[in-house]
Amino acid sequence: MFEKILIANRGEIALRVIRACREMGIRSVAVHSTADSDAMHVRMADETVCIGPPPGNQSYLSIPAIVSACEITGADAIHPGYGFLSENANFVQIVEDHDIAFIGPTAEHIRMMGDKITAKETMKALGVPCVPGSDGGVPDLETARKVAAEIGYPVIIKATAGGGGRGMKLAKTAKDLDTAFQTARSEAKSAFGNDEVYIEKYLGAPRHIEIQVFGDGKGNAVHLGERDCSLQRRHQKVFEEAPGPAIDAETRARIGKTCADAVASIDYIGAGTIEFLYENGEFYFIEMNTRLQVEHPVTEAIFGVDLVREQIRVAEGLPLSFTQAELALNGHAIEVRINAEKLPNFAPCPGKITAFHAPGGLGVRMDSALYDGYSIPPYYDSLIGKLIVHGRDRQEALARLARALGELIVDGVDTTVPLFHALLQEPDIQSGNYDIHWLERWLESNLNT
Ligand code: MV4
Repeated sequence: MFEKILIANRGEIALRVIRACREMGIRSVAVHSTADSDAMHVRMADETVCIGPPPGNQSYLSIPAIVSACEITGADAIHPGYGFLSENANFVQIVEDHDIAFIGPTAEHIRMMGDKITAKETMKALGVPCVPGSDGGVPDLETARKVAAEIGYPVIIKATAGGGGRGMKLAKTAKDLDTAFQTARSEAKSAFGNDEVYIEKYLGAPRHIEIQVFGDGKGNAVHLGERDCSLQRRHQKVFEEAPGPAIDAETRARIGKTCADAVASIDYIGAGTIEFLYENGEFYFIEMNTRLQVEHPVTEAIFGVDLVREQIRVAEGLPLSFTQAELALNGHAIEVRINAEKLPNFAPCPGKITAFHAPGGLGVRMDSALYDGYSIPPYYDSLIGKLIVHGRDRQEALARLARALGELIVDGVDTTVPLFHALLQEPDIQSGNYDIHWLERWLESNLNT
């Protein structure tokens, strides 16, 4: 069993992991940059190590600094949170070479899913439905033209080393293909040092539906339903909910089992998210994320489980603390991401918090590392809190969200809170009728960005 876990992260997710450790009787080590000496995760951890200056590559992304902090404090394991080193296969390899446990999947699984062509081939072979497209990489323009003509326009060209919206080019018709293909390749080369690309049929108005899976590394896996994360701006999620308004119990059970079986058969360990586009009642696999996600609390709310605790358990070699049959979906949960950003342009807005009050009451969870008098440093992402509400049904969750947003006080910086007050007035949000383009369209006509 682990006695001490080092958290290679900051902000609300570092707190989230420290909380799970404390409930399990495990000591926690916070690492921090010099810009984060006064951060909440540093105050809340049992031990702390300063690992370098503010830029990511000199602290939270520095493998030698983090491994050294582990050796100095005698931590048995590292929890990477999300972002930073959480999906860096090389980091996982080095951690394991130092006899430190990595709380997450193996380097091999991270590498497999990090290469989007390999991920898709693997999923396809395991019976997961994929977007129609090229069989693997497309080496030249001639092949690209042939593949695109076969699947039919519009098509999208994606970098195998991309993901999360980076390195994609749309070709609406055959006229656009040559430029789209060449640009995709050269941008992939300079962004990732890898110019391999693949082609897919472009889906016009899908939802983004992701399935939460969990494996024990010994051939057992479960699913915890889906999250609808369609409301995004520039590939940043803004509002997430579970269950998905468009998904019924039978559909959930079917795609969930397909996903759980797929990850079980590769002996996947830990938390994973299988991302789909969902259009006209069909699922199309796009990517798999091999980490705990920002929006995991909506899944925790409706299933009543602690996903970080389960991550730690399976990393210790223990079984999951529940079976598929024991997982019962209860009610509806919504998360909104509160960013220190100034509307209408979402410009980052770091600065001193002059007043902070988190909402409370039944069905309300606020994950935030803010406190009164804290100064948000300018070096990191602008997420300053996640407000998660849970109700018996979607209606109740929406009403609770409006109520909780009304209680929240964040003074001193601009935040995205006004956006959520406005969104809650929209009939499409009230009815759950939205796709991946809804928010950008709405912002264009309502906030003149
Ligand atoms: C697509 C697509 C349409 N058709 N693939 C963007 C992020 C990356 N994970 C995949 N993305 C997309 N892939 C095909 N074949 C549209 C998107 C997309 C998108 C997906 C999910 C959520 C928001 C999005 C916004 C724009 C484009």
